[in-house]
Amino acid sequence: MGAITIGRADRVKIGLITCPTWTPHGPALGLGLLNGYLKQHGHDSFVMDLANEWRAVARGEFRKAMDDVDVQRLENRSFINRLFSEHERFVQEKVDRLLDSGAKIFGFSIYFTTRESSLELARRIKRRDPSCLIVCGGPECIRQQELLLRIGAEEGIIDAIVPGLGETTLVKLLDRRREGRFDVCPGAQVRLGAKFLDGGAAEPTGDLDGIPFPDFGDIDMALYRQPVTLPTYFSRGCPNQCAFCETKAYWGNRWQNRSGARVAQEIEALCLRHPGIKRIEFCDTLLNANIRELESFCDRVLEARQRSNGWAASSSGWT
Ligand code: B12
Ligand code: SF4
Repeated sequence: MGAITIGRADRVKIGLITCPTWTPHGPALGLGLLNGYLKQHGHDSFVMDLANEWRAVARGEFRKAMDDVDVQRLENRSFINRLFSEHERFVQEKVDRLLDSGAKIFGFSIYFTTRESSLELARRIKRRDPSCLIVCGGPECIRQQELLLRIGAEEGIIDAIVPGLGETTLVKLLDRRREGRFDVCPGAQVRLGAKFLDGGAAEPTGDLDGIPFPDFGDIDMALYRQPVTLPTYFSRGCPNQCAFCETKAYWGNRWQNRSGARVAQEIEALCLRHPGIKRIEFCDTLLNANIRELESFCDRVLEARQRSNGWAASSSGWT
């Protein structure tokens, strides 16, 4: 099967969107990392935390579901349909803003709390401009891959699914789009007509210390609930193989760790860029798998006298 030819473009712009809902305390790490990585690779991108912009205007049961990250309600399609129909004007304005941004590709981060709202927003975008491409990534693209492939094919509202790490795959998809094609790509399932083509394994991301710091763009931090929390991370995956754990499904058997020095530099940069924020959350599956680097990080924090109102991280007794 041949590639879709859609015309060359000098620049390709992508909007990376978090739909309702994510934690009300701060932006999602995944999209911040992708935004920084895409810019490093010469692409135009921006992030939009629609989950939090929406939370700021939602009232009653809708606000409560977002404040509580009520998984049952947010996963329920009829609840999401009501959320959209009760906020038609707001949705219209956001779709206008996205289309007016000049982006022709929209990337959705799909977790099970954002799946139904992302699909509905994708429908709205496609209805307004069918030439826009929709790319879905995030953990739900692994857990619910069959469902997303089916909806994508039947409704034509998803153009690519990225089940796994997003950095190298998204750059490749955008490179292809710039060349005027959108076809089989390592790390992605790309739709051609009613069929998705599997591009096989993603190219590795490489040394994590070489990845740019997350870039949360112009997200309005004042909209978040106190204490506003910025996410960072030490590692990806986990070196352990506990039989009951889902980690392998998301991160494979690969475990990658960052150096304490790099993490400390990142936190310093985040605090400078977003003054007033004093709470950092580690988004690791297992924070303390490399005690040596963790200690080196702690030493640097003490040296720099970095102040923080609190720390949050996932860890275990394993050392
Ligand atoms: C930290 C964390 C949290 C923090 C979030 C803090 C924050 N500010 O971000 C808190 C504590 C709030 C949290 C809460 C919950 N979490 Co949580 N959480 C995690 C954890 C440990 C890390 C997430 C993370 O940032 N990872 C690091 C980033 C870099 O990875 P990533 O987000 O997956 O992004 C990469 C790829 O997925 C991909 N990608 C992501 N988006 C996109 C978009 C596009 C377009 C593309 C191409 C690629 C792409 O590229 C990224 C970079 O490579 C993960 C497990 C894990 N280790 O990943 C669970 C996880 C994401 N959480 C999970 C769950 C279930 C929850 C809860 C619903 C739990 C509950 N019952 O309350 C709640 C609610 C979630 C919410 N919406 O708020 C599940 C999600 C399952 C699913 N299928 O969606 C996970 C996978 C854990 C698990 N194994 O069950 N969580
Ligand atoms: S140590 Fe924790 S994160 Fe790692 S495999 Fe075991 S349960 Fe999963």
